[in-house]
Amino acid sequence: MKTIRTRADLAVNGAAPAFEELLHVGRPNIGDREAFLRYANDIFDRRWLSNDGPLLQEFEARIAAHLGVRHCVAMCNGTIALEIAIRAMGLQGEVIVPSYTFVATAHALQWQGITPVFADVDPATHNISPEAVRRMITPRTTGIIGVHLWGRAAPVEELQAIADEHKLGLLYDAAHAFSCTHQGKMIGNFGACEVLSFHATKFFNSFEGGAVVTNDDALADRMRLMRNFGFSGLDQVSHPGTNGKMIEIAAAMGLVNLDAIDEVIAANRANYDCYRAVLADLPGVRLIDYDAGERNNYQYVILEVAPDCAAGRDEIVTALRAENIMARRYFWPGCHKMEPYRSLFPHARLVLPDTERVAASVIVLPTGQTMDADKIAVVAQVIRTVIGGA
Ligand code: T4K
Repeated sequence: MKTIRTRADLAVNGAAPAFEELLHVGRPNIGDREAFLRYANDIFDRRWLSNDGPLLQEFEARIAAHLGVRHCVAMCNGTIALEIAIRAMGLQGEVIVPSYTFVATAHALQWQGITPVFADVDPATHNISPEAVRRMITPRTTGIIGVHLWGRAAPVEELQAIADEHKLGLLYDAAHAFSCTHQGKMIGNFGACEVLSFHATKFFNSFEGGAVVTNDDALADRMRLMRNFGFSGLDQVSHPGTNGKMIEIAAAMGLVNLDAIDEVIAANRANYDCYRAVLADLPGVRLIDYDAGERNNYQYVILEVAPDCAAGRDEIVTALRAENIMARRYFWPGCHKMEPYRSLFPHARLVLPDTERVAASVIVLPTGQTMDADKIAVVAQVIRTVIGGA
């Protein structure tokens, strides 16, 4: 790890990179390895690898207890969980979603012949704007998917009021928001159901995995059928379905990582506080805030680059990447600029000005168990040097 003091020290100018290893956004957090290996041995001894195994059942019970929800239906990943939730709720026609999200939110609709209709975001929170949602409602609208971006709750009260008024289904993509609260209540308890992702890059992972959590008994029953081809008993299929099952080894990883989540959140929190301290006086950039009164997983260290910053967002990202700091531009350029949506809705940008502004201003910085104060100091020094604040 070298020190960067002047522009000449930057790797974009031909100097050696600050880090030999790549510092990734989304480097997986891994709990107690010995405990995981014990689970793996038990799985082999039992020869029960998938389909409602004992570890899956334990994992679901622990997630439900952690969130205070009646049901957790675990799945092979968050995208299939979204697809199953959307289908189990009977959504069709058009569903309103933010464009400023990971593309899976939109794809989960498009994949099953439902049109994602993109609503603009609130530039202050990066979450979907209730006013924008109201503007996008048509006679074909059947639902709304809110996304709790960066683990900060979407405007759940306003969205529920719109859904009730127009008789629309409401669910949440809570892929970023596991173990986060809104007004002290765990996310997982809002809308008809909420969808979690346990992908490797999330602060809590089961290698790959996801879940739908809900307090609706009938919806949970339907989703359990749907994730296992509709089987309701031996040789008995009572519903259309697919294969969305979480395997035992994924549940084992989930159980081990559940035991470590307080540790991981503490590491993320320390990293976030450290970034805040070292970036505080830099003109033209600011870290997004987390409400101190809410629980958050602090997985997303989001730097916003103002239009009047001395360096552009992409210039900063290029400089960081040259130093092997693999900063990301989530969720650039917005779903509406990705296929098939760009071709289907060539004029969508006209109603998404804040989405475009936010998507052009954000940099995601690495955090998690593999980061520490020394590495963060170097990341900050690179940014400081690029924008000329040194
Ligand atoms: N909704 C939202 C709002 C989401 O953010 C996501 C997923 C979903 C829905 C869908 O949930 P899942 O179906 O994924 O459960 C990723 C992830 O694939 C995706 O899970 C995630 N959001 C999204 C934000 O990011 P990439 O293309 O950036 O991921 P990938 O695999 O290239 O990993 C990013 C970096 O992390 C790598 O360059 C290196 C590092 N990495 C990654 C993996 C997988 C590691 O160091 N080790 C690893 O094992 O999309």
